[in-house]
Amino acid sequence: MRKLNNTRSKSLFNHALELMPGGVNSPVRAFRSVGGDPLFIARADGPYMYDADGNAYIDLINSWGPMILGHNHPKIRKAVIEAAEDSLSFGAPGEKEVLIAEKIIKMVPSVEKVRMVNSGTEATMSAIRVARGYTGRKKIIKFEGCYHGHGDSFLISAGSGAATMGVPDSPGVTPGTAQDTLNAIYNDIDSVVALFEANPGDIAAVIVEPVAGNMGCIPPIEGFLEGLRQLCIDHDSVLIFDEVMTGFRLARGGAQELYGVIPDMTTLGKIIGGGMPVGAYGGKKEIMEKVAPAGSVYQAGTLSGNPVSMSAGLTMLNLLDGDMEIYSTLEQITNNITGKIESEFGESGIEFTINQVGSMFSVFFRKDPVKNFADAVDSRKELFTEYFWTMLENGIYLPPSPFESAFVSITIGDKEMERLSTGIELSAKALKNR
Ligand code: KE4
Repeated sequence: MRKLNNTRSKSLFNHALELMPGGVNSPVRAFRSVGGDPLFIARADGPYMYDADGNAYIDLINSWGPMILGHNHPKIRKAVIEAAEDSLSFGAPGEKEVLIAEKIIKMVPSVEKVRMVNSGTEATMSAIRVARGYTGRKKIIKFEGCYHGHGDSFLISAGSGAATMGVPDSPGVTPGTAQDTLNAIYNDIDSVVALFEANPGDIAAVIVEPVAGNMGCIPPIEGFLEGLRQLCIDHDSVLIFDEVMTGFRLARGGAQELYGVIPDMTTLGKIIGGGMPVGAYGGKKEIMEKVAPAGSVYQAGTLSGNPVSMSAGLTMLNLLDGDMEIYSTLEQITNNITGKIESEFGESGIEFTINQVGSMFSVFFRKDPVKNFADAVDSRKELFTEYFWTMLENGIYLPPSPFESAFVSITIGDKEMERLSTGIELSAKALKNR
């Protein structure tokens, strides 16, 4: 039996189950992959989240990425409160949308023009529609295990919550839609070449997580991104980097800056909103000019560019753009965490492998390297569950699925590292006894 003081969370969950499908508003929160009931969170501050029973947890999910500067950042909170003083939504253009667009174009190499939306899903759905409108072609190539939000075109061999729930191909997605989505194998450029050769002149776009985070963290192997870049040039297809997770996380300019491969379009979310619901898509001027009302590819949104969300996002981006040390500091903190896991799990004889890029990491319970979705699926889930719960019992909140990445915030300090070290040591002991 797990030792958690979670009475209030349990009663909230039982009530939530009567009101919402699975008692949650997003499936991966339901702990289905690791068993047990989810914790209900009451508040968060810096590196900590506090559940409904008052227990404190060091947060290694950070709202699935956005809280890179820690929770309740004073400058972001202040920006939201001040913006709210001027009311919450105008449904008309405002100065803050101009300012954040300018900031995104400055920070993200591929973005010459940008459209703000309200989620990563909206960003990716819109980006492939624009790519299809721009090229006049129907098919897209994605990768098994990559997740690009819950748009119909993406729920074919999808990662993240879809893989966690065992529904990588969701009911409700019609064959008509599914037939235009082709799946290649991540890190296998030959599987992409084969799809281009089998569908000559019909591939509108290739969409890829430049560092995969939705089958656990899986970095691109040498030459993979460059290969995709060249293939899209050769076949006049649009290369879309889905940087909803990696954007502003791995570098100011995201994975495209880190790896030096510039796509034609980029989708963004998470960090861009500073914790508020914001997404964006952008890219080359000639492509973005296709978007209504400039062009004829329709996309719209009542709350797109919402002034309160823009204030939070703009403050976040200004903080990240202004701090020359932040990404090296984030990487150092994460190295300390993964270095401790490496030594403790290594000494205990457990078969595991760690994938890390900057402040994203995943532990897979598998001896051999994890380079694609099949490798990730081949890991021992029961050991992941043991690791998850032992860490949670010791006040460390990891993503409740082996098909997710952990996200580190800059607010993890020495005190948190001590607690993390204890949790890792106890996890190594628990895993050794399995
Ligand atoms: P949202 O619609 O959830 O804002 O973004 C969809 C999305 C698009 N692209 C990538 C690369 C993503 O990682 C996501 C969303 N990520 C998941 C976590 N793996 C969100 C968490 C959830 O579904 O609750």
